[in-house]
Order: sequence, then C-alpha cells, then structure tokens
Amino acid sequence: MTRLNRRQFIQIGGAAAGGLAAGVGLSTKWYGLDPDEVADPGTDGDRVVPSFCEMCFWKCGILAHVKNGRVTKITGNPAHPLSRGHLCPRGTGGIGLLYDPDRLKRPLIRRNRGQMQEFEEVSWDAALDLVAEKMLKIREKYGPEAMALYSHGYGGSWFKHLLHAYGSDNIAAPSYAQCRGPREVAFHLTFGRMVGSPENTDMENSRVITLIGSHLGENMHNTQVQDFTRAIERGAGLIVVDPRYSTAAGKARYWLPIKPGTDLALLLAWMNVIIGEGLYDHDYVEKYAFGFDRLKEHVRDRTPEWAFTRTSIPPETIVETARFMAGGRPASLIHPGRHTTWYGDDTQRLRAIAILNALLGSWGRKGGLTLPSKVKLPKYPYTKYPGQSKNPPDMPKGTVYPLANEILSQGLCMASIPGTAAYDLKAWLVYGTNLIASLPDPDATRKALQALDFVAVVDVLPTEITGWADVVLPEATYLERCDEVHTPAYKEPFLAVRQPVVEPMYDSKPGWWIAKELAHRVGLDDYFPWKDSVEYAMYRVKHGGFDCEELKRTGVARGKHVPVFIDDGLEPVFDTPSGKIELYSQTLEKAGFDPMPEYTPPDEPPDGHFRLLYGRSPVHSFSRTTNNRFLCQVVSTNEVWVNAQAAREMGLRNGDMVRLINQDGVVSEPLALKATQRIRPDCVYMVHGFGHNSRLLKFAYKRGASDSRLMTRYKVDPIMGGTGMNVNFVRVEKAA
Ligand SMILES: Nc1nc2c(c(=O)[nH]1)N[C@H]1C(S)=C(S)[C@@H](COP(=O)(O)OP(=O)(O)OC[C@H]3O[C@@H](n4cnc5c(=O)[nH]c(N)nc54)[C@H](O)[C@@H]3O)O[C@H]1N2
Ligand SMILES: Nc1nc2c(c(=O)[nH]1)N[C@H]1C(S)=C(S)[C@@H](COP(=O)(O)OP(=O)(O)OC[C@H]3O[C@@H](n4cnc5c(=O)[nH]c(N)nc54)[C@H](O)[C@@H]3O)O[C@H]1N2
Ligand code: SF4
Ligand SMILES: [Mo]
Repeated sequence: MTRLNRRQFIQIGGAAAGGLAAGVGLSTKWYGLDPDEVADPGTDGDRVVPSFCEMCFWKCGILAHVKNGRVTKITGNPAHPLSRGHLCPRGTGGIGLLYDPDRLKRPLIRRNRGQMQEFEEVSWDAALDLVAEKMLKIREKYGPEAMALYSHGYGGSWFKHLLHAYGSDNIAAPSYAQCRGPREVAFHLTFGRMVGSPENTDMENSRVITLIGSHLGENMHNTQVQDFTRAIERGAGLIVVDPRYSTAAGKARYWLPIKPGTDLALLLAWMNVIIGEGLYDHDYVEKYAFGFDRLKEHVRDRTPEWAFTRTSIPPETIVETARFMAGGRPASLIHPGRHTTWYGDDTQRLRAIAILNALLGSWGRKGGLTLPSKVKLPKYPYTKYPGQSKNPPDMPKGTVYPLANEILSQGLCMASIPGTAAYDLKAWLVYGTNLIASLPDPDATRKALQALDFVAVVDVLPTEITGWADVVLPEATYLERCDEVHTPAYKEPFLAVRQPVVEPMYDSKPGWWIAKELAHRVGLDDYFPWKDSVEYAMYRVKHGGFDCEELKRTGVARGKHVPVFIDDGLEPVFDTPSGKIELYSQTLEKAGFDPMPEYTPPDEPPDGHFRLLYGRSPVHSFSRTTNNRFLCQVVSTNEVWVNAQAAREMGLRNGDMVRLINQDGVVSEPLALKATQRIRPDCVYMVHGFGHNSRLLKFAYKRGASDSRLMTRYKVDPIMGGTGMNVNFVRVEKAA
C-alpha cells in the first residue's frame, strides 16, 4: 500500500497552497480573546491529548498538542482508522474555532421577542430554569411531542436522550432530508442495508471509480479522499459525471459534463449496454439478485441514443464508459454519493446507482462496497423511554412518506406553522444546526420560528439560528468536552473516545452537562444517573471489555477483525422481501411507486436563467467554519462560476461583482464572478456556507453570498420526503 505524504493529500483538495498553509500551522497571528499572539502556534505541545474531530461529521482521530494550557497544533492520530495520521485542512483548523473571539461565551435570554438579537447575558441557573419551565408548560398544555429537537453533530446524543426521556421522538437533522436520505432508502430497498457514515466504499482497492456528482477533493471527508488518492496513484480509472469540471474531474479518464438533473437517463443507458453486451457479473446476479429479467426488459429501449437526447452525453461515450466500468468489475464502484437530494427523483436515481453496482457485482466485494461491522458496546442501563403516542407530524396533511427511515427536518419545520400538519409543534430545541442556512425555503423556516412558543438553541457560535432563540446555551467546543463513544460500522471495527483537551473557555459548558441539568429540572434525573460523560463513556468501554486507561492514552482501540467481503468468506444477508438484491423492488411496488427506476425529465429554466448548483469548499464545512480566521486565511469568500462564453454574452468579465436573482425574485448578496470553461453554459455554481447575515460573526458577516437564500424552491421526493434543492434558477446581474 502506498503511503500518502501530506502534500499529495492536500493537493487533491485543489487547495494546494492554502491547504498546506493551514496544514503546517502557518498562521502567524492568533485570534484568541486576548490581543497577544499566542506563543509557538503550530509547534509541538508538552502534552498531547487524543480525541476526535468535530469540524465536520466524519470524526477523524486527532492528537491535540497543548502548551501552557493552550492548544497549539492538531494533527491526525496515526492509530485512528479514519485519519491514519492525516487530517483535512478543516481538522487542522479546529484551533480557529476554539479561539474564535466571537464564540458564544455566556447564556443569553432574549428580551423582547420579535426584535432580533436583543439579548441579555444571564447565569446558567436563570437560563436553564427558563428552558425547564417552558418544557414543563409545553408538555402539560400540548403534550411532550409538541417539542421537537433538531440535532446535528456528535454532541447531540445527550439532547436526543433528553427528548426521548421527556416523551418526544420528534427529532430530525438536515443531514437526512437535505442530504443522505435518498441514498439510505435506495440502498436499503436494494440491498437491505444502508450505506451509512463513513460510507462502506472500498475505493482504495477499486480498479474503476465512477463519481456521479460526489466532488471528492472538494468534499474533503478525510478517509474518502485518502482512499480516492491512493486509488488514483495505483492507476485506477476514473469516470466523473458532473456538469462542472470538479477537482475530481481533473483526475479523471472520462469527464461527462452531463445536463443537470438527467443522471438517471445515463444510468439506465449504462445498464442497457452492460446487460445488452453481457458485461454484467452473471454468476453474482444469478446467485444474489431478484428481478433481473424484468430489469433487462425495463432498460431494453433505454439506449445510449435515447440517453443522448436527455443528457447530452454522446452515445459512443456512454458505450465506451459502460465497457470501461464493466472491465473493472467487481472492483468497479459507482460511488453512492452523500449529498443526494438534488431534483426530487433522488431515491430513484440512487436506486439506479445501487442496481448498477449490483450488475457489476461490487456489493460486498473488494474495490466495491464493503459489508462493514462495528464494535458492539453495551448500552448504559437506562430507564425505558415513555415512547410517543402520536406519529411524527413531519408530513404535510394528506401526504405520507412510508419509506422514510428517519424524521424529515423540513416536515417538522412545516408542522410548526399552525394548521399545516396533523398537530402543531410548539417549541424547538436546536443543537448544532444552523437551520436558517441548512433548510430550503428560509422564509418558511422564519415563519415557523415566529409561530413557535419557545426556541432554545445550543451552539458554539452566534450563527443565524441563535438570533431566533429565546434562550441561547453556549456549548463548550469539541476540544473542551467528552461525548458519546464512537463505534461506527467500518471495514476495520474500532472505537474512539472524545476527551477534553483543555478546560471550557468563558462560561461555556459541555452538552452532557446542559442536558443533565435540564433533565434534573424537569424531573428526569433517573435518565442521567452518571456523574459526568467520562463516567458514562467509560462504563460502556469497560463493559465492552476494553481497557479504559489504555483507551484514554491512545484515543482509539480496534475491535476483532471480521471478514467484510464475500471473497473472504462472508455470507451476505439481504434484508429485503425476497432475501435477495432487489433489482426489482417489491417494497416500492407495494407502496405504489415504480419498482424499477424510471426517468423523469427535470424542469427547464425560464428564459435567461441558469440552474443554480452548489457544493463544498475544501477548507470549509457548511456555514459553520466561515467565521474561522484560521481557515479564512485560505478561503475567505465564495464566488460564482459562470461559463466563460455565457458570461461574455452577458457582457460580464472574470472578477466582476454580480448578484444572483432567483426565479422568485430573491436577490443574493454581491459576489465575484468566476468566468470559466470548467462549467456548462446552462448552470452556475457556488460554494455553500458564506453570506452570513449575523452581525455577531464579525469576520464572516457579509462575506460572499448565501446559496440558501436563493433556495426558495425545492422538490419533494415522493418516496421518502427528501427535499431536492438543485431546482432553483438564477439570473446573473452586475452588482451596482
Ligand atoms: N470540505 C468539505 N467537505 C465536506 C463537507 C463540507 O462542508 N466541506 N460536507 C460533507 C457533507 S455533509 C456532504 S453531504 C458532502 C457533500 O459532497 P458530495 O456528496 O460530493 O456532494 P454532491 O452534491 O454530490 O456534489 C456536488 C457536485 O455535484 C455536481 N452536480 C450538481 N448537479 C448535478 C447533476 O445534476 N448531476 C451531476 N452528475 N452532478 C451534479 C456539482 O457540480 C458539484 O461538483 O460533503 C462532505 N464533505
Ligand atoms: N443551501 C444549502 N443547504 C444545505 C446544504 C447546502 O449545500 N446548501 N447542505 C445540506 C447538507 S449536505 C447538510 S449535511 C446540512 C448541514 O447542515 P447543518 O448541520 O445545519 O450545518 P451548519 O450550517 O454548518 O450548522 C452547524 C451549526 O452547528 C454549530 N456548531 C458547530 N460545532 C458545534 C458544537 O460542537 N456544538 C454545538 N452545539 N453547535 C456546534 C455551528 O455554529 C452552526 O450553527 O445542510 C444541508 N443544507
Ligand atoms: S474530514 Fe476533516 S473536518 Fe471532518 S472530521 Fe476529518 S479532519 Fe475533521
Ligand atoms: Mo451532508
């Protein structure tokens, strides 16, 4: 196995210079509360604490260096399977969050509801008493399910536990309905198992990798990028389907600049060629798959010529790439993607991706998708939850998404606007999610927030959502607290602990403490019997048969190795109605949906409009890091990619400041135009996370533009209720 050096790893991120700067701690200034520069940034500390990262949701193992009580450097833990000694730039930049001068420092209570950001600093007792009082009142008046929890991030576990104990199961995150949802449902329908996080891909052993969107290298999920880089170094062939010449496309053998929203047509045509030319894995399909003959019939007329008129990809390219991907099987992976809510037909597109993987025989095979296992730790012996008597109100009246396997964040939002759902939600507890930036239709979110009786927000920064809270509870950052033990399903089962590296700064408190204090005040002490989160975590570790002291020293421990590939003797189990891989889905048929994916054309833009596409900056996570001075030394704003020819036709030049105006007349903040041949002329592209309008984010305020504001429209996936957000159109106008 080739080892990556840090340079190669960061280069793939397309942020070579900048990433490197962050990587080696080249930050000359510190942005701590005190005006002095901190000594020796980027140097070794005299104490190193292993923990795991929370700069995004991947949870890489870190080693945090501490000198004179300050964190000086964060590096990848070589013993941790998800980091293997390397971090992405955001992980290294965690110090910029810890020492962000704009952090929430003390609990806040809003005086004068309706008037933005008139907050008063209060004691923890005052803040917690108020939240508890509201929780008791809401439960008494409307029932516990009238309180919902939005939670994203690993520290949310304490609040999920609190809410279940309180009697509400109305818990959602935008990482389902606005992200992974369609993928998880589609793979579950097909293979009886979800993809999960980390994704069960085995890219490091792939011979051919096909990316549909999935802009790895800009999407910086560490292990994925490492595996991807290794595969490329080993000479794996790459097919990238993207209307934009992404960083990954730059490494590809084939770049297919597809017309946005038409991927399903391409996927069906690939099946047509692979089945028609007999290139699929006959033995595998015969042994494990259900419905092959019907699929064969289904794609018979989905020819490359048929697909060409939809996708604009030439028929000969479709044939050539189909042969190329089949040539690599079973080590040929069609990547399931992660952010999959695009056009509202997403579950069907992801079904097509799953089916194609099945035809290539890649599910459960080396270089394809693994069948991972996890370390099973015993649960902490808690009192049983009361259970919610009413169904979640996450669907508009009369609509049901029976195949959704989590609660829909947009649905809970709608149910907070009185009279739209089976019953009204009255209060939100929001943990670690900036709903103003992450839910589509921000007007609806604001409407819901205005209608609620009570909103409490647990956060680390004064992001937009905190401006809507009645009570703001300042959490200690991930470098200052211990959370739940991490035991994901992975090809090498392991467990990892998050440990406090330094004491919480200011008057911030760890989430476990906040949740436990709230529980105490609402009479739920029984559910929080442990002294602190360390005692809780170590109970689980010890009863799982692991050495607590050793784990505290190393941060990570390995579980027993078990085979994760069919070729290594694993007998796959498919938890589907047929007990097989369902090329033809009986579950979809029963629920009244197309049992095999059917192409539906996307809506066309109005005249003079481009389709708005969005993605990731390699050095930022969503809206959460754009105030991080450390990371902003590398990228401090966003720009809009416009095809060079299209820009010229509008009389616009590279670097011009422009505004985007969407189909509903919503105007963006000004941002710079990037005129480039690296994007099709029918769409524009921008990075998500900029354009903050919270003044308290002193650095990020008004830098760049927000894609979220322009997402006034979304399309709901009829199968699982995901909200496709690639359905907005914009005009581009020169800013005054
Ligand atoms: N640095 C960084 N990395 C991250 C994150 C982050 O915030 N920052 N977030 C993480 C999370 S939670 C997620 S979900 C992932 C998201 O990352 P991905 O799952 O990779 O997101 P996608 O939406 O698949 O990819 C966006 C790409 O899709 C292309 N695209 C848009 N429309 C179409 C289309 O119709 N067809 C095709 N074929 N391509 C299209 C865009 O041009 C863009 O290049 O990233 C993860 N990694
Ligand atoms: N317009 C648009 N919308 C999107 C996306 C997009 O690309 N464009 N992407 C979608 C995807 S793929 C996803 S996964 C979601 C992500 O959506 P979110 O999870 O809502 O992501 P962020 O906007 O970064 O909000 C994170 C919030 O958590 C806070 N936070 C950070 N660390 C901590 C901590 O340790 N404790 C606490 N209590 N709070 C913390 C941050 O300050 C911030 O307020 O958004 C989805 N929505
Ligand atoms: S991918 Fe980067 S930001 Fe995410 S957990 Fe790993 S190091 Fe941290
Ligand atoms: Mo996501």
